Amino acid sequence: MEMTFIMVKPDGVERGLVGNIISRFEQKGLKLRGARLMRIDRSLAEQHYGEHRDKPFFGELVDFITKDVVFAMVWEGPEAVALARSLIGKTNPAEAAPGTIRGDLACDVASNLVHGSDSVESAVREIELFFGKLSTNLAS
Ligand code: RTP
Ligand code: MG
Repeated sequence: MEMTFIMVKPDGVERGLVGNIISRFEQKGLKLRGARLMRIDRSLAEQHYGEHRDKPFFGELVDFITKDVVFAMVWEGPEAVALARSLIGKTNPAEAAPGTIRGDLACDVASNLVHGSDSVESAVREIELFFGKLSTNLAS
């Protein structure tokens, strides 16, 4: 079994889409192992999105993800990382297929509702980053 880190971004919480997004993961058959409503500080945001540090949109991305609360989750299942990325859809909602979260519910690349780990290694790193010691206590 594999675990992945999923986060409803501030736009998704603000728009009341947490339940809709959770439902899609549940309906797919993934299991919810941890969840946390939290505010991200700049340090955590910069670590989480560290791979994008040199990109032109980095400042805007950190501002966006820290502006209000997020809903952080851990989901488990066979190939959970790839399954979750396919449910989420492409980064740019204009390219995301209908039926995906971004394809159905978003229209702007900066406010694309949800984050999903892009590899098993990223998932391990991000779960530790957001759930810390709690990650050893995730429901099993
Ligand atoms: P995420 O990490 O949030 O799950 O998104 P992702 O893997 O689909 O995309 P990634 O390349 O990791 O980019 C992270 C987030 O940065 C914003 N972005 N803005 N203005 C732009 O051209 C641009 N490109 C990326 C998006 O909000 C993206 O989700
Ligand atoms: Mg990414």
